[in-house]
Amino acid sequence: MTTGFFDGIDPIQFEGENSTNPLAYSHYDGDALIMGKRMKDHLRFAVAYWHSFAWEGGDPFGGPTFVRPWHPQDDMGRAKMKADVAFEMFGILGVPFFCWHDVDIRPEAATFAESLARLDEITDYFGAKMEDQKIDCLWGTANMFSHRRWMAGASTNPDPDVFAYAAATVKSCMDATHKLGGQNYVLWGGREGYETLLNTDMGRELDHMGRFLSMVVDYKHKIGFEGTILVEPKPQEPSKHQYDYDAATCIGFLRKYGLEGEVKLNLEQGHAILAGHSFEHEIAVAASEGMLGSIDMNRNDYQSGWDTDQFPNNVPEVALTYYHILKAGGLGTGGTNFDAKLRRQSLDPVDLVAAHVGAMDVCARGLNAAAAMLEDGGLEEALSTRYADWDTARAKSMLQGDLSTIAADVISGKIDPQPRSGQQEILENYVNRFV
Ligand code: XUL
Ligand code: CO
Repeated sequence: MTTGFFDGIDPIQFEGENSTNPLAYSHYDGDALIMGKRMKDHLRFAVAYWHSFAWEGGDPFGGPTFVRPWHPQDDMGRAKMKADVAFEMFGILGVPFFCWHDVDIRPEAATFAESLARLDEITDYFGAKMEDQKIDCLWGTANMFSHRRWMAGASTNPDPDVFAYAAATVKSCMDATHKLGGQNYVLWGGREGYETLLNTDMGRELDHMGRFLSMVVDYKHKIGFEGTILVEPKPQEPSKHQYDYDAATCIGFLRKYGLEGEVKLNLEQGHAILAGHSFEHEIAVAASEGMLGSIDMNRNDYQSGWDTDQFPNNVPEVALTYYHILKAGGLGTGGTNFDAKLRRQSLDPVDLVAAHVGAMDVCARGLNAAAAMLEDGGLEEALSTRYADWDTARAKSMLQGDLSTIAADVISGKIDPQPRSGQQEILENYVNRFV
């Protein structure tokens, strides 16, 4: 028996490039082999429960625009109805994963203990559906940014009681993720930062955040959770400044607190843009340190300057994203989560399905282009040619030398560098052949 919410929408099929059916995949063919691996195993798509089923269409200037049968979201019966609809959509799309926050899946109760019991009840309900439909949890996380108790931070709160509440909250969400067989656990610190330095002891807050993350890692080992712990960088929004600013900042933080071997990064395209980076920059930074974990594949609007969380629709950008992911050896336990919301005028159930279909197709096109580029090898060849002189014995010995011996060779005239073209336009034209 179905909920009827998606009446008239059949499971989405792959119909190939010439299909004009808006509810078919033209490029996403999960079983197609790409570089020896199935497309679905490269991409590992996940639906974000919060934007697709919990967000009601509000923005900073206006309230809800969506009217759903599971509203208002303050009742466990309706939370289960929401789950029924969500799992129906996972089935329609044929996605292997979903991601969630505690507040998306169960309404908060009057006490922590009661909220915990609700989390247990709803995850039992999810567990049965997951088993039945063969759907897995890519990651779970705690929402420690919406409720007013978090307004001055979670682990970085000046009030130790809030730190304690954060510890209990994360513990409960890690337990729930473990119970659902989740493959990762994410921490995004939307309020772990500050509004003004006038009231903020930044050094102390960073130490508390480092200690908190160490406790998370210890707890992971204690319960035998085999997934990956991920932190998600974002420079600002909702805080004026967030401590997990970007990939490089997070890596420095993890090294400072000795967590670099334990924690990886969940990178989001829109957050990269807010930090003034391209998405491939963030992926390349994480990959170069072996810390690429997972991705949130949602873009921002380049004109509006804030985190608009839109479904991806730019093939060249997505192609470069997967190019760097493939070069790094893939996503491991991570995946491609659509942390994306509909526009608030997109009211119909079919809008929600079509948004995911389009996004999955764009990612598939990007992945195909990335694999074709790698298989052709043009960029790798250009790269090895550009750095070839570093393979010579003379260059290698220079790295073992010191400034005065190197300087002597320059002063004697033995070394006289000749500038060479970086060939940027040629390389850009090369990429355009594939996208
Ligand atoms: C917010 C954001 C979050 C995290 C999970 O910008 O990206 O949805 O992905 O808390
Ligand atoms: Co995100």
